[in-house]
This record gives sequence, structure tokens and C-alpha cells, in this order.
Amino acid sequence: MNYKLLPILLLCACSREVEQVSLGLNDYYYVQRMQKLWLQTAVQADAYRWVMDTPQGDSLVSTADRHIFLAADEGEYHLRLELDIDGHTTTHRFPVIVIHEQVEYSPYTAHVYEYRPAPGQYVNTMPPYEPGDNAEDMRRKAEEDLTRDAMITLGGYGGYVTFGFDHTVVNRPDSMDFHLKGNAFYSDLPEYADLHGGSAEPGIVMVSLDANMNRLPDDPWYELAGSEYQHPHTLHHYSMTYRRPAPDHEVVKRSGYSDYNYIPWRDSEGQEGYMHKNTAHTQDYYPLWVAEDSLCFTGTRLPPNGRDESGGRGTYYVLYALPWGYADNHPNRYAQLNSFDIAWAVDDSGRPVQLPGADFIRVYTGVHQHCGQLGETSTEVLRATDLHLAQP
Ligand SMILES: [Ca+2]
Ligand SMILES: [Ca+2]
Ligand SMILES: [Ca+2]
Repeated sequence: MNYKLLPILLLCACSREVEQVSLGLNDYYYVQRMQKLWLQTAVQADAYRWVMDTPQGDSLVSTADRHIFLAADEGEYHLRLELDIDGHTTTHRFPVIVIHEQVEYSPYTAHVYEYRPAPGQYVNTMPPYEPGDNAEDMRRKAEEDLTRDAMITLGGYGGYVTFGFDHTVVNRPDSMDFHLKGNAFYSDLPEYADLHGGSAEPGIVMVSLDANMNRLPDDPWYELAGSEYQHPHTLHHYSMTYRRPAPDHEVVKRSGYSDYNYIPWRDSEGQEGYMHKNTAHTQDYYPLWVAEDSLCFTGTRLPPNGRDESGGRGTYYVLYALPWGYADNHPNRYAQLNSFDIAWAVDDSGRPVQLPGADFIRVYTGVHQHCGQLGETSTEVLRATDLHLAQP
């Protein structure tokens, strides 16, 4: 007797109870909208097909032994699991009834999971570090700021924040899914504003689904491939290491700078240099709650977007917005240019990834550049909005 077939035979011969035990699936499910439903069969099969009935016909949604169901809209959804076992196909049909949430969701950022800025001229002030604060204190401060729509800085290249909502952001087909606010602006001078020049400090956005359902951001991350993803000067798998300045390092003063050789950095391209301390911001730039004497960040590096428009004197920099797909890149009033589609997700090799939604969003400073008196470029973020929920 083929023991792989045993559960199926039991299913035919015995009660519905046996069917539930043997397949590991219920006859039907209730789930709140924008919440993941974990479906997994206990049966070993040669092939699995999870199929959704849609008005347009059957839609194959997964060929794994498990499937995460997620829907933005209330209603009844009809799924079936087809199992191929030794040349026979067994089908289990079940409805999923998606109901309204018991506690009304917020469309805005609800949690910050991690705040890890790179050094920068607003670090330790936005949010403010107070003596004795540890990483958890700073995470909580960043969370308080983002949930009340106040601004936090991510510092220089690579610095990031990881946040989420009180529900999963659904990747609605052919639709932007969430919106991010920053402090980008266009110049008052039309010759620059017409080219979207001003202060654009693009941050790269990543998404992650809580695939192991433990509510922690310990799952694979995917970059949302913005307009510059394929740019010849975009660097992938780049890394940058900053070192805490030695207390006894030689302080070199220059016009506008109180410490020119301030924070040493070195990158994976073999480049090295210093982040300068300017006279406008005199606090420590290295995150003071970090015990380690060096900070390493890895990711994609966008081409520099700042241009010296003072004829080489270094006194007037304009930072031009990239076309689309980055945080803190266009003024907030351009909603579409600050909106993001989870369908832009790509894996480490640049291959598109189909995610049903995102539980975790990460933004990191995507450029490494210094723009005269403006200092190093740093992405700033405020709160995020789920575009699939009505705003109060
Ligand atoms: Ca989408
Ligand atoms: Ca997880
Ligand atoms: Ca900014």
C-alpha cells in the first residue's frame, strides 16, 4: 500500500474531521482583511497547485506546499488546493471569508522596528539623543516621531529605519500601495525647479513580508527598483564603513568646517575619505548610543544627484530629484512621485519578486555625496501611509 495515499483514502472513507487532520486544511476560513492567512497542507505530494477562482477565471497563486493568503477587500474568496500524488490528482476546495477588522486599522506608520542611522549632521538631534539612551530608547523615539508625523534623519549613505503598520500592506495589482513623506523641495529659482532641482536626498525603499509569521523583520528583504536601478553608475552590493572619530584625532579647521577630517569612511570600491563636521551643526555626528566603533552599511548606491551650480566655487549646490521610486526625492505635494508599488520588488540579482504584501518597510540613504555647505546628503522621513485605507 502506498502510504502517501493513506490520508486521501481516509478522507474518502471517514468523517470530515479526518479530512481536516489529514490535509491540515479547514473546510473554510475567516480572516480579517489585510491579515495574512497561513495555509499549509500536511500531505506529501508530487506537486501542489493553489488556485483562486476569480471573475477572470482560475488564477494559479502558488505551487508550494504552503500559501499565504492576503486580501485588501472583504468578501468571499474561493480557493482550491490540487495535489498530484502518484499520478492522481486530489482537489480540496474551500472558501476564505474576509471580514472587516475588529479594531479599526490606522492608515499610518504604527511601529518602528529598528532605527540605525549612519553618521550625519542631524544625527543625535533628530531624534535627540540624551545621555544614557540605548538603541531601544532611540528606536522608541523614532517610533514616537514617525507615528506623530515628525521627521527623523537617516544620516549619510546606508543609514536606515525599519517600520510597519498595524496590518499588512497589500500589494494591490496595478496600483501604488503606500506613500512616504520626506522634506524634499524644489528650488525657488525656475531654472532649477523646472528640472526638479532643489533639495532631493533620495532614499532607497525595501519591503519584506513576515513570511515566517513571527511579527519580526527577520525575513528576506527586497529592494523596490526605482528609476535608477539599471543606471550604469548605480552600484549594487555596495558597502560603506564609518569609524567613530578617535577622541585625540587631529582637528583640521577650514572655512565653514570645524573638523574637516572628522569621521573616516571607506567603501567597497576602495575609496576612502572623511565626513566633515560643519560649523552649523556642532554635536557629535556618530550615533552616540552605538557601542561599536565602526558602522557598516550594505546595499545599492545611487549615482550622485547634486551639482555645483556656482561655477566650480563649491558655494551653490542643487540636488536634482530622480525620476521616481525613491523617498525624500520630490516635494510631498506630488503624491504620485512619493508613492510606491510593492510590485517593483526585486531580489538580490534584480529578478522581479511577486509579494502578496509587505509587513516591513525599510528606507536607507541611497547616495554618498557631500555638497559644500549643505554637508553630506541624508534621507529624512516622516510617516508613511497605506494607500488602501481611507484617511481620517
Ligand atoms: Ca501594487
Ligand atoms: Ca518574521
Ligand atoms: Ca532631506
